[in-house]
Amino acid sequence: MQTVVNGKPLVYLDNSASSQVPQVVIERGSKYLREEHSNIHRGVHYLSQRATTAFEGAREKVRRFINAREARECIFVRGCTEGINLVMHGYGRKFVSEGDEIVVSEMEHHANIVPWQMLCEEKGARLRVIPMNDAGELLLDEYEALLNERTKLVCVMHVSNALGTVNPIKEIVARAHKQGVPVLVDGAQAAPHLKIDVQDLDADFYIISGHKMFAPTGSGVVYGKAELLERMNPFLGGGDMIRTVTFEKTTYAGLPNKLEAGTPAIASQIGLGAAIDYLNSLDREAAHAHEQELLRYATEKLTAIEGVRIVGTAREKVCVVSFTIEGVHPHDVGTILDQEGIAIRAGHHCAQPVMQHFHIPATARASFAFYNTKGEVDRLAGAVAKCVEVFS
Ligand code: C6P
Repeated sequence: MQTVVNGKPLVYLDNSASSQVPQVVIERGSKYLREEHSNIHRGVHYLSQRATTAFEGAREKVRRFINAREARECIFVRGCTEGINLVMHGYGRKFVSEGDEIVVSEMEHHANIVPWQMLCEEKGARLRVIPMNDAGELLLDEYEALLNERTKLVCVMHVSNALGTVNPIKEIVARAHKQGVPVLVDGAQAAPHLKIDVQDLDADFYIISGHKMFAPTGSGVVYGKAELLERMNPFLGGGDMIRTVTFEKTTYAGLPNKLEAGTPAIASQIGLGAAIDYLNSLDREAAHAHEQELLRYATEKLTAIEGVRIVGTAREKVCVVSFTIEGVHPHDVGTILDQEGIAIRAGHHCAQPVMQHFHIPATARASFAFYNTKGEVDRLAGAVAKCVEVFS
């Protein structure tokens, strides 16, 4: 269906916020609601068993998608924010004490800063920050110098939502492991664009949000190595996560249930399984090459417009183009582009420290998916040129 905005066909360039949902994914979620709707794990009846099979089938699809060893290492959560908070509560509160240190990076999304700050405040621990250069690349030597016997966890994003930078996660993990420090990777922006292999990366935790990878909102996954997840405390207490309950004591279920209290977002997680099927049906290498070509083309076209500055010029990027226009506030850019039927995001992208690094309040951000086209880049560039004209 072609949506028309302000009389013009919509160009959707806000994929980093939420990507569009393919018809087959919508159909799969609807099928559950129409034919299988029922609670999981609890019922002996037909519908509950069908729902459970579909839900656990989605977990197995996630396992294969990220190459986890076992499905029980994939914990369903409502998104990346909940996932990071789950690790903070379950792992951080148990293993971080006064005087310990947690390492994050300067380019993190607030979801990978604020929970750790809350933990540090509670425990009397200290947050250390990996700096970046003006291209938006992390400084690895400075990173390594931050690691010491007090470091309890490194928390780094795989791909930056504000800059598009692809971080050298395998190297970051290896350097932390040399010091015996586990690493949590925020994979929210990587999963839609890159092939994820948690065993190859050797990540201890890897977290994704379904709605950024063509699945419905309310879906997401915390991958964790089984031995770490087993040592963690539950995040939420309640039904489905227990083995026995008496008023004296509760014993917990095994993985993954221990970390999944209550009724989950069943339709959304089944939708995530369908989105993974959809992604697997694409030639992902060709899709990646197409996105890289869009990145090159969009960067070239926007850079050619007077007053436009690209923020985030790392050597390794996904197709995210953040920019400013001299003398024009990014929110005005967003509004003018919307009048042209073009959806971008304007703001700090929940990454205020990135804005502080570049001494700007905000950027305009065009973020692409495999379904975007060069024609849409042309419309973006035309509308940006119009902005410059209007404000000059
Ligand atoms: N970034 C963006 O427009 P949730 O909202 O829980 O699904 O994901 C949070 C999150 C965590 N990490 C990264 C790297 C992210 O990009 C996001 C969400 C959106 O950039 C909304 S702020």
